Amino acid sequence: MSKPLVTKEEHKEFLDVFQILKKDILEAIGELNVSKEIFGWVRESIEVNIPGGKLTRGLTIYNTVKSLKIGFLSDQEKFEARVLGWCVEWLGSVYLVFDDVMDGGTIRRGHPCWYKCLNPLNRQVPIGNIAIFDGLILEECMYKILKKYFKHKAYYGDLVELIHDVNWKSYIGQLMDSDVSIFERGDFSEFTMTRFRQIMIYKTAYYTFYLPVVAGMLISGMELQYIESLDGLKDILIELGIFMNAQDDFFDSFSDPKITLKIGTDIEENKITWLICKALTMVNPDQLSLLKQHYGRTSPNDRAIVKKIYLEIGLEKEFRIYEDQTYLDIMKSIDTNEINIPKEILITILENCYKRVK
Ligand code: DMA
Ligand code: MG
Ligand code: MG
Ligand code: MG
Repeated sequence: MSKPLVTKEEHKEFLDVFQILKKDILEAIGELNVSKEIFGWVRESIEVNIPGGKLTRGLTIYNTVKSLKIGFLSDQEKFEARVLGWCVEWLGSVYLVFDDVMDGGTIRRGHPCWYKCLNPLNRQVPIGNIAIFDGLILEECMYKILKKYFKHKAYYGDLVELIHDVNWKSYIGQLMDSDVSIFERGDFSEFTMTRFRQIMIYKTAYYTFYLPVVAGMLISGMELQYIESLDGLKDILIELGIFMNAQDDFFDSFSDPKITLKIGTDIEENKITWLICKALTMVNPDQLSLLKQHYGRTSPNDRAIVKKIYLEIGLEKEFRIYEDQTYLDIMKSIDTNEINIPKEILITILENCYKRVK
């Protein structure tokens, strides 16, 4: 079983901070004298999209600060670590608003994806493409929170730069993840583990663990330039991010949506996932020909055939082997590398990911 990142109490305290930040943003919108409909729209967009995640990234910032300042963490510093944790949660939630439009998602965190929700001003129609604009508004909300709570800090400029840089990489990664949609179906020439890793590094690894840990180090008083020079640490954080995404790919095909609270579309969307890259190294010629005919196509029958091949070749077991081996490899890297921060920060992330079910 995966180990929780924080205690129940700390989890609750983290959630409480969200209410404060939501209030801040609603006040900022109120100052614009918008209609009550627009006010309600933005409030609904925040309430539906921002909370409700696993909070892995946000709590990792909190844990990083806690470990670095062990014994002398003031209440104010705790609060700031949580606020920044929410900024990263907020950013990740924005990615998902866009991601579901790009991936044709239907269910997210147990509810219809935002673009599929009914338009708050006309409940007869879905929000549709306006969701893209909502994503941009939510992203600006995050910068507003950042400014309100961190503007006076000496590290503010570095923090904003760090977030922009990670954002830049994630958006490019999302584009890399989507460019498979133009490939001819059945052309698997780009479906390699090397390509999988390259996409994952940009689309997920930077914002998932690199950003939370680096941001936590920054607000704990370390210099950004110094943190960014720590190659050993960066390598491990990137590997943790790839690991988490390989698990996400596994859930997309093998997990119960009742547990993951989302419905996968990787097979339909022709994605370069851990599963398909591995499967292509395991299939016989007949199975390959079936994958060529059915991968990247939208009918439930196509998905069922792909899934059947995944089962036939024992992909689930193969994934478990990968999961165990990666756990050991990352643990060894943490153990043997100079990482300049308490190792428990990375071990806690790894133990939380390992054998996670959602
Ligand atoms: C999402 O990857 C990546 C980002 C940067 C949001 P994904 O499409 O595999 O996520 P999910 O499976 O949650 O839709
Ligand atoms: Mg996606
Ligand atoms: Mg997606
Ligand atoms: Mg996925």
